[in-house]
Amino acid sequence: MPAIQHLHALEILDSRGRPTLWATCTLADGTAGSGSVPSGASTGQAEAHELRDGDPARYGGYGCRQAVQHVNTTLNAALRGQHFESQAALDAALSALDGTPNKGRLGANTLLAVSLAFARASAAAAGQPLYAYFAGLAGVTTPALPRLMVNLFSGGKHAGGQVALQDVLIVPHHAARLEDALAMVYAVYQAAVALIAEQYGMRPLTADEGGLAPAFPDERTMLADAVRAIERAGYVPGTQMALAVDVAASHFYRAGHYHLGGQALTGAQMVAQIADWVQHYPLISVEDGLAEDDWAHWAQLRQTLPPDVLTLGDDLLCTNSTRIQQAIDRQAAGALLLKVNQIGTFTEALAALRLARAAGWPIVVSARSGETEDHWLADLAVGWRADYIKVGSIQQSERLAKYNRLLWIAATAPFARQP
Ligand code: 2PG
Ligand code: MG
Repeated sequence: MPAIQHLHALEILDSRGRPTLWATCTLADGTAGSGSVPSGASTGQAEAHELRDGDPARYGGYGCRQAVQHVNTTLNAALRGQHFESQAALDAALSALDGTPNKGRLGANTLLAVSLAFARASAAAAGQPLYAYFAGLAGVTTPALPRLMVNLFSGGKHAGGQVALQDVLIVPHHAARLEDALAMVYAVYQAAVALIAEQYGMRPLTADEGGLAPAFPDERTMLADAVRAIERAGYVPGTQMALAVDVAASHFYRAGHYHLGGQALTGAQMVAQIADWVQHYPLISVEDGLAEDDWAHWAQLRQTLPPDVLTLGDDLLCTNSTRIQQAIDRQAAGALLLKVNQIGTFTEALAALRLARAAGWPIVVSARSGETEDHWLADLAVGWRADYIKVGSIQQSERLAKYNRLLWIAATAPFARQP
């Protein structure tokens, strides 16, 4: 691998109009790679630190000038002229330069921007598509297309909190090909638009990830409306199109209770509530059904749900190997939601994936609610053989960039879809 010649970053805007980072890594042979990093809104407390300027007079404190400065000065000075034989070596150097357990000094957003730019430059230097480079990192010999989990309805922090449940997603799990899956998703989305116009008298207003966000009276109606939309599109719920939820329960958990639909539920009552949803609706995955530190009830939920329903940890795990090991030991989750910016580098995210895989867990690679038009996540999901990818709705270009990249990969490489 040629030495790093130059690192450069600039502040760009994400899908919420907030600043984020775009970084470029130029190698000594002239090849270069660039990329931009996403940002969450319903974040877990154990996520690595996202560095923001904090100046309320500029972008409400969300500015990324310090992060840009770190790339252009500190990291460029420390890394230029250096050879890194692997992504792992570069990522280790980034972590060492930060020197804190949670990227508290330079910021996980800063480090990921450089980790990504280096990955793209390395792929370019090797003449590989990015998914093949990621596959190489993970020792994957046969990359594969992930299945889709697509945001249909939104609530919680992504939609102004009109209902507590953050996402209801549709899962075209029996579509044989990606292009068939997307056509089915379109049909259900349009059926939902028509349903909402009739039922709520509303135009199709959308939330941060393009999900429809009418004034659902409660969570049950949100789930029932999703089933109705599937039926209206002509599909059999559960057989042809299943559902998934991101409960994002950390964000309505206060003082030991889950504040859901005007009630204050105990952990045990919340487990019973989720079990009731799973019994009545065709759910194949429940993400963050409980709060990020409610370990005991996570274990109870996993025991309660049928084994083929994913007990998927997002805020609980934060793509952090220590927390994943804890969840494995306590049997507190059964699937990993993987978001690279929760931990900061590809190498650490890969360690998280390996740990989860060794425990037999399925992997869901996920975008953030604040995204850019960059589509590296599609390559990551293919290269690392994620079981599912979750990038939001089939609306808004920052979401479609990922679906369109998957379509391109599907058309240009002879990959099978996940079984
Ligand atoms: C989530 C993500 C994506 P955010 O909770 O899974 O939907 O949201 O990026 O706001 O954490
Ligand atoms: Mg989540």
